[in-house]
Amino acid sequence: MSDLISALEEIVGPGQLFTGEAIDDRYRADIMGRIHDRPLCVARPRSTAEVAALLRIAGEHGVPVTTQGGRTGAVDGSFAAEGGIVLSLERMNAIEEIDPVSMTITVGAGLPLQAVQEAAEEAGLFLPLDIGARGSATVGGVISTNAGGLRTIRWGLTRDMVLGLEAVLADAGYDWKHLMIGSEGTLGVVTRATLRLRPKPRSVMTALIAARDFDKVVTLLRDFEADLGGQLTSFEVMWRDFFVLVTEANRAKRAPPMTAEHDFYVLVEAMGGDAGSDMERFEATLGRAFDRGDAIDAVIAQSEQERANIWAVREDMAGPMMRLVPLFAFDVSVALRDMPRVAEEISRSVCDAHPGATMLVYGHAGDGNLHFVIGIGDGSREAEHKIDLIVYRAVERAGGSISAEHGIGLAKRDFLGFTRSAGEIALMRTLKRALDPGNILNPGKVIDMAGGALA
Ligand code: LAC
Ligand code: ZN
Repeated sequence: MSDLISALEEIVGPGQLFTGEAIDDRYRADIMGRIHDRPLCVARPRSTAEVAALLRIAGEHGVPVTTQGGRTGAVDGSFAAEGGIVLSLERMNAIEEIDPVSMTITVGAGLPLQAVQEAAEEAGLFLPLDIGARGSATVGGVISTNAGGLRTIRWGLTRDMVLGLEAVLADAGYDWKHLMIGSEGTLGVVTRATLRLRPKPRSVMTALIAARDFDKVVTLLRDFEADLGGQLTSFEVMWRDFFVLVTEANRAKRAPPMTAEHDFYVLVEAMGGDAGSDMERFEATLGRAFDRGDAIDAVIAQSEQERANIWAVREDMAGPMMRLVPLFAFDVSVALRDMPRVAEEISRSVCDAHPGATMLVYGHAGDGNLHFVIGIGDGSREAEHKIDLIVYRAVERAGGSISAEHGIGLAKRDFLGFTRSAGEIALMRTLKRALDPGNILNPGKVIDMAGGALA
């Protein structure tokens, strides 16, 4: 046992491992004031690497590990049995990054919820998650319980706010639902689903707005989100070439709702509960955008027909796209702030290699999701592979993802390594083997179980 203790102490360093009487009562006290068993030791790691090392040693000795955040849980989840190790994450409490453009915050799991709320507020942003124990409950704790809290009716559970996680695993997790979601039939067959529904909106406001540059697009997004108080339902951005292609090709069918001279077009739609006041608010938001110069042209749909015409600019694209065939289509995600740069970079590389190439850019910018349509007049596999490499390398450099909403399937499988680490891919294979040992579920998709070379 002393072997184990000294090995653990070596990992966390002097003064960060406690045994016996030296264990402070707080590591055993729950919100009801009960004092739980005295664990073998309390270790206070400072980094993910230390946590990984601790878990490895614990695994070798077969000793259980219980992770502790703020110990404000209500079901005794954070206390170790006698002989177990308590892993307190209280030192892993850094605010690592706030990205005000993409509106994300990256923090250590040991940071109390309230500290996140305050950091967000200081940046002019808002973390909707709120619970009574905000002052002590940690980010790791609310994630581990998927805490709901005081504003769940509007913004959902913790799960709805977690964009990414770093985790150290001793074994696979238990949340099979979320393992199944997004696994493209490779881990199981979904035969029934219960989906969350919302009340039907009573109002719809739709506008097409032109902006001078992408910074204005970002400003429009943030203003509509904030001013409309959550009523914003669509924010579809179209780069000029996309707008020109679709509106010109469809001109015989319908007149374009706006001239094609602008660099960016945004389709904004909001839904609310009261047609009169919602439209007033929507128009006021747009009016202010004009006053500030964020919007330089706009039309608001005054009828269902006008609404359909506006949506047609974004959606009636199958026919126009036929003019570009052969074409290659992409679905990637990159941070909002990186979108114009990444699109420009890809366009330049494509056009350098293939003068006269066409590239259209559009997508769900508010979700960090862009689509590229690229035509170089050559639809061969070799040509496709070259364009794939240009796009995915740019996405990789930007720290994005090769897939946003369309999945991986077979087409992107061999590019997975561009935006997933070797460790992540190995974990996918492990999970796959555990859940589908015979490799009978949609084999060959998403991940190559034979471990073939990455492109
Ligand atoms: C779209 C599809 C391609 O957004 O995802 O148009
Ligand atoms: Zn899409």
